[in-house]
Amino acid sequence: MVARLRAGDVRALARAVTLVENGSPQAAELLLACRQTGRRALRVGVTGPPGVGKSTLVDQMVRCLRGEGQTVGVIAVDPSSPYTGGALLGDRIRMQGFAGDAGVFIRSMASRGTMGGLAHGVEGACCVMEAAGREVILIETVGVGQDEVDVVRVADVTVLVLVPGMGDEVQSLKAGVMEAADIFVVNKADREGAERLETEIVTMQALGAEPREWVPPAIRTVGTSGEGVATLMEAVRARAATKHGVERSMRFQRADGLRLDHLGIAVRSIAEARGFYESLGLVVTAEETVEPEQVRTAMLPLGESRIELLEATDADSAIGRFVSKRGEGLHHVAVHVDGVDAMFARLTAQGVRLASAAVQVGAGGHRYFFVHPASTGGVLLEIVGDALAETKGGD
Ligand SMILES: Nc1nc2c(ncn2[C@@H]2O[C@H](COP(=O)(O)OP(=O)(O)O)[C@@H](O)[C@H]2O)c(=O)[nH]1
Ligand SMILES: [Mg+2]
Repeated sequence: MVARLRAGDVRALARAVTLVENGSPQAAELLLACRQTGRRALRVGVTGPPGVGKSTLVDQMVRCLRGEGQTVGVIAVDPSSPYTGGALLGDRIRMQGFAGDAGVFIRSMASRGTMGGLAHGVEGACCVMEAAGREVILIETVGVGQDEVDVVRVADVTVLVLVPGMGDEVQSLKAGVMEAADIFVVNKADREGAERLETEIVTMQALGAEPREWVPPAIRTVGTSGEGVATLMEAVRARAATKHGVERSMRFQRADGLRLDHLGIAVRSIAEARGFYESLGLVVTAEETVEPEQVRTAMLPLGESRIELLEATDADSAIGRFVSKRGEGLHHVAVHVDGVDAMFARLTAQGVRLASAAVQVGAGGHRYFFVHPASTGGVLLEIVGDALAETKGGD
């Protein structure tokens, strides 16, 4: 399923989100595998009392993002919506503007009935959408209950939507929501009192004496026309940059799909060695002989990665020589990356000592190269990508 998600299969995405939302037994495994893709979206929470125009704004934000070519996931949380039904008719009608656009994936989620709590379900859905390559995830939630405050923590940036003349309704918001707001939106700015509300917010922010790295701005928008939405998106990006600083930028710079692919263990005899791993509960799913390498391999999946037992078919092969010189043992560690060629170029440019002259094509069309132990702390490191056919199906 993760392979299908990675390839951008929308039906797999819908199924995966449902699995996670229902907290099915496979959900934990699926989530782990999704996290291991290393893919991460910009998660934006849009919260505020009912009727302020959150859905209208989310719709405009989607429009804005699609205009920039970004892929989007939307999670709409409605506390009044029953688990299976969904009282989000208004949202549905509006979002129908995106029907047929595979770049927009919309899911509504009820606040009651989700396994492990609402925030847990939303976080899971985010992970799945991220594995599917969604670049921005918009989470609409009503900022009134504790459940909803928890959802806010799932987001990287939280936008609190208010409208002129709300008065008491602001008081009804959970204190946590006000504090978590990174950006205040004064929506329905076409109505009287928008300027006053903006001033109130700015004044309120100025009262928080100590200097802060980010003072939440107030941005005026008109959801129905889209006015101010581009400015809002700019503020969201600016906040994401400050909030996560180094960690965030590293995440984005991190090569896509980086994860442990397998551990290659050189053994004298697969037939003799496999018994121990099978007694751990691992299962040999594939055995094959790779002629050019003069090696026989047995794969034992372990989480998202696997153990690969290697047995020489010729004493003079790399594995044969390794075993006769050093005995059985860990031969190499393999790290998966989406862009093998880019990684090869990057490491070469950095002066890393490679043990392959070029990217090789191995069994099953998988592309790989080796990094010399001199550069890795003493372990032969294999960098492996997807098979050619697989990478073509991607986004
Ligand atoms: N006048 C005006 N109406 C708006 C604006 N934004 C949204 N609305 C209307 O407000 C109502 C509630 O909007 P909706 O997006 O469903 O609010 P939500 O409950 O916060 O998601 C709808 O009738 C919208 O058309 C705006 O900027 N100005
Ligand atoms: Mg709504």
